[in-house]
Amino acid sequence: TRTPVTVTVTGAAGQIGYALLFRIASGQLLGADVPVKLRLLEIPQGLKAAEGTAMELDDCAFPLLQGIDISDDPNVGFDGANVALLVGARPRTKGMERGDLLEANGGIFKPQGKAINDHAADDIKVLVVGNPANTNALIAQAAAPDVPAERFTAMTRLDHNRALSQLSKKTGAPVSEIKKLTIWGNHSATQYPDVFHAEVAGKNAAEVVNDEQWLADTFIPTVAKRGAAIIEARGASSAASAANAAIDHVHTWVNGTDADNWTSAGVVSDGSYGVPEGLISSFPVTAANGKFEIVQGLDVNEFSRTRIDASVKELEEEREAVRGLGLI
Ligand code: NAX
Repeated sequence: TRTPVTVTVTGAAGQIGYALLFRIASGQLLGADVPVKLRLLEIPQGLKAAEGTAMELDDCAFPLLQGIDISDDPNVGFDGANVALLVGARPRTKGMERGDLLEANGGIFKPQGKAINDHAADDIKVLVVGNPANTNALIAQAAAPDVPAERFTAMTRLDHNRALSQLSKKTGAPVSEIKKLTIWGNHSATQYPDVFHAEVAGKNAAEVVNDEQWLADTFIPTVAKRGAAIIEARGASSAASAANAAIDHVHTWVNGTDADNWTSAGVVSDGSYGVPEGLISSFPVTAANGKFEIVQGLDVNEFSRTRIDASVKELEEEREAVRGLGLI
């Protein structure tokens, strides 16, 4: 029998946490033959609700679930963690400036990064979901100097999946026939969903669509503003789709991408495509042997260049801001 994998979920009592934990425990994160131990990290006010969720997890009698620990101490929550899903974050409230938001989240992600550094397993893989995800990941990574930088990633898989779905609707091709889409940059309204290297049933997606105005005026804003549209329709932000994307991200990281495809993830830049080194930016990535690799050598046309640059500029500004606050 395989040794269990320890998965830590922060913000476990929140709405994404609720959509995520049952899927992890059922085997969808790591595989149907991999036992899991869950560690739920919450703030004190969230502990009681996390205990309720743990009771429900017990009541599912998942064969793979080998234990649940709940804590409000990051040093306990990340102890022995092989996978950490950092979901809990400080949301932007009315009147809050971006600097305030970055500072409030620095107060969460810096100590969590330190706790990961000191207590997680050597093979720790971190996915940051809580917003601003890219910069929160950078803060956590900077606080974990003993962990290889590439183990810290930020989630743009939901954006990727949204783009797949929109392109599927437009072209009539099933999502399974759409490959090599890319989300570039920040998980924010400046993100750039790129179809120029994508394929629809084996043909170039931009040629199949053949409508640059639709790309500029409909596709890109629909993907980039989908989060706001969900809030408007549902009265609450994306939860099950966000949890699904987190499952996809980690599953791909661990199990790899297909030979004829790639996906999108916020990973540490090595300077590729003019993205300054060290920024955690979304790129086209493949995965193999438990590692993401940035897809190299793609041509970037003028349409794409301006949009990638704009999103990367925002990431640089966020990095400057958290540097100024002493968070990295
Ligand atoms: P909720 O407000 O429902 O839940 C957040 C939970 O985190 C709460 O239970 C809270 O007590 C807990 N928490 C806060 N600070 C914590 C800390 N220091 N340690 C542990 N737990 C802590 O939010 P939810 O809808 O679950 O969303 C969570 C985060 O995901 C938000 O930051 C949200 O903006 C972000 N999202 C990111 C997405 C992405 O694609 N990267 C998409 C979905 C989502 O909007």
